[in-house]
Amino acid sequence: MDLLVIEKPDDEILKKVETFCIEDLVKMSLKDDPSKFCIMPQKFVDQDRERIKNMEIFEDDVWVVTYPKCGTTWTQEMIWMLNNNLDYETASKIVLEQRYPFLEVSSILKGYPTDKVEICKNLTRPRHIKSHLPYFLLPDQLWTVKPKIIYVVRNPKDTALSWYYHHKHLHDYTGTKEELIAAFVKDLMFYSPMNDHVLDFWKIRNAPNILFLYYEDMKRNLDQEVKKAMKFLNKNYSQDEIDKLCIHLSFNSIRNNPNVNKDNAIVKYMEFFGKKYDQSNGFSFIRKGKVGSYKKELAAEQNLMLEKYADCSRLKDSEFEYKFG
Ligand code: PPS
Repeated sequence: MDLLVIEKPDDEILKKVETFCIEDLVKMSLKDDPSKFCIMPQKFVDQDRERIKNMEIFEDDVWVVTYPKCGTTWTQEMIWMLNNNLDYETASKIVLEQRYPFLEVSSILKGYPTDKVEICKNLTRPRHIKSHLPYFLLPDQLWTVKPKIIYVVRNPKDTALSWYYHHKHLHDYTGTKEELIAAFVKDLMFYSPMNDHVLDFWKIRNAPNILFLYYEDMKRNLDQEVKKAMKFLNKNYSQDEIDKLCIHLSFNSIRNNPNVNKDNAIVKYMEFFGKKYDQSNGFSFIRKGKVGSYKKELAAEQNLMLEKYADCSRLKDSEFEYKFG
């Protein structure tokens, strides 16, 4: 085990964002650099941390890494299609979670039925792997073998809102939006802190194996971002093929695609725990897909808290700016 310090933050707000499936949140930090920390369930520390740190990495791996709710699923489908010769037939038969597994999910969610780290280790190459882990918790070999990594960022206001609805509908979170946003800006949500998550990848964005994308750019001009990703993957498709892919990746198409939208899997997971997936008001895992929905959905106080969070001086020093649309 590398030198990690594990502690339980003494903060009431942390307990508020623990739910039936996300239990026992702890703060993991690096002993020799306490500024590097991440909030994770204790089970991750016990079960997956060491195995992931020491995982073998291959040059032809293709990773999608994000802070949660930044457009991971959308990007995974885009990258998988581009890297698999636009194989619509396989994509229509095999769910995305099987084509592009979520590395640490088994130790994040209570009672997850399979061992995803083992599954990822044994995937047919080229492996496609999703992770929400921050830079310092990802496998060591990622930084020496240097496979392709696609990082996606989204502005913290829309991200925190999406995180709130995710908790409310998928995790049976019963706290308020205000409490969840308070936890978010205090860096107490699991996978937090978001700013450091983003900045660590921003710093390496110009490395040849890194593609740094913005959710807001994908919304504004998907064609352009698809072409960027295509070039990054050394692929070449015609404009007609790209047009067809953009339709496949459009919000309605992704929302209505049972192999990408996770609603069916969520229903089963929640039923297993005697919970009901709350799909009232037409809620779906692929929810609204908008830039700027915070304008209508956030009260002035939460808007300001997130504004400050997004604008902290460290971000300015790095010349990184979120895009709010
Ligand atoms: S997760 O749980 O962290 O893996 O979620 P993630 O996939 O990162 O993010 C989910 C949000 O991405 C939106 N999404 C899209 N937006 C626009 N167009 C398309 N095609 C698309 N596909 C997914 C999804 O709706 C979630 O955002 P919100 O704001 O909640 O709608």
